Amino acid sequence: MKKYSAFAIAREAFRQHTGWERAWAKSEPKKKYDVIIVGAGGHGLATAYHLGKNFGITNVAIIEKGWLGGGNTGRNTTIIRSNYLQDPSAAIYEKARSLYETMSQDLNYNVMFSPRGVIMLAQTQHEVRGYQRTAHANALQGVKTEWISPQRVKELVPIMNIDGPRYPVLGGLYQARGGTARHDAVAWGYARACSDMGMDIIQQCEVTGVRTTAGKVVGVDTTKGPIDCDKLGMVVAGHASVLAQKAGFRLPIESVALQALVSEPIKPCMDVVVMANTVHGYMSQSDKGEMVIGGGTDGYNNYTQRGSFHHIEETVRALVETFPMIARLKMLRQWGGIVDVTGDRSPILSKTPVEGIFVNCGWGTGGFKAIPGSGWAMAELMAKGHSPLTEEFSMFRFREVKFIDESVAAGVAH
Ligand code: FAD
Ligand code: PYC
Repeated sequence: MKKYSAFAIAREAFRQHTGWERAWAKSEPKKKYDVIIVGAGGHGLATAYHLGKNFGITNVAIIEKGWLGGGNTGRNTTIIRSNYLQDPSAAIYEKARSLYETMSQDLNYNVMFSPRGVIMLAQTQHEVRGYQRTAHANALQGVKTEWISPQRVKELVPIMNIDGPRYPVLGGLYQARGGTARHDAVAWGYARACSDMGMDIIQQCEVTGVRTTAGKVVGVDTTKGPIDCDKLGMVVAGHASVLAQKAGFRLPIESVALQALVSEPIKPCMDVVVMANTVHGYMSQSDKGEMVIGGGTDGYNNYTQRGSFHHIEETVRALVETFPMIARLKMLRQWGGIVDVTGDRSPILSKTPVEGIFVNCGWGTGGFKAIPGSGWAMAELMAKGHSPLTEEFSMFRFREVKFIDESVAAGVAH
């Protein structure tokens, strides 16, 4: 694969851009692979990438029913932070955040990581206590966050009304090295690197069945025919419980729609990401100038990738209190994704009751930020059978009542 560089751009400019190669190969399934990953979202692709990079396992197929990155990875609002409360969460989210710092160089693909800072606003006394507690926990975990005053919030975000009538801003949990990245680029960068290692990315191919013999996985049935494998990684977010059912086990996952919207582009006015979890909305400004806005999940399980209309109204109404200027913006687009929510708002990275099947899901409304750390840890789990980063995130923790409660850090109401 040719390296992307300033020199390559200049060279191609001189020959009408005729020399670029396909970023990843178009593959058809082989009869058998060492590892099949179902789901070419960020987590599936990152898992495959680290299987190859960290463990030399490259006889891998990544099977995707739609197009790569077309699930939640290409639909999210791209907020990256690691300000979680519990130690196992801080470990995996901070590993991910730190991998984002060098991802563009590691993948030789510009993922536009922008550590512009993330503020989670406290607008009730309950939130003040919750976020101050998280700031203390983060200090002990080595995660750099700080509790900031309302005046500091105003300095960082001048367009904010901190004296709102219902919910004045009482302070915030600030992570200066949190931020955003370009979501599709993350998927595309991993896909290119996986393809370069010889892995097959098979799009437009749905896994319709899982074949097992004597309690061990032997392959999958797909819309392009049966494919055998020694190990199977299920990394399908909102469809995790559907796929698990095909393999004969149940997952404690609820699938719900989460939606987002963007405004028309405007001049730069906010260079920090703000989450306002009481009034319930979050907002950042994209590099194109659009205000990227999101709200909560639908209150019922479903598989539609759009979400119900009243959420848009509720989210925008809530944000207008804190950012009065957005009342005058036109909204351009709205979309949704199906997120996979667990009872304790923490993910599942786990072996399963079927030997050789591993599951990575339950990232719910907050898995974009975790992609590189999750891929790193899931690859280790699949290659070695255990990983220090996944130990507490077993699917069996629910029957053992070993919850990892992250309902405050999850940020998004669900
Ligand atoms: P996906 O990207 O959904 O990939 C799973 C893939 O599996 C899909 O492409 C799907 O087509 C495929 N698949 C499913 N079933 C099959 C099958 N049977 N056969 C083959 N392929 C199959 N997280 C953050 O950290 N920050 C945010 O700001 C943020 N905002 C969000 C906003 C919205 C509106 C949404 C919807 C989510 C948001 N998230 C956010 C959550 C984040 O997007 C997800 O946690 C993350 O993208 C999940 O990645 P994934 O790779 O697990 O899933
Ligand atoms: O997890 O930070 C997050 C998030 C923001 C919006 C949706 N999820």
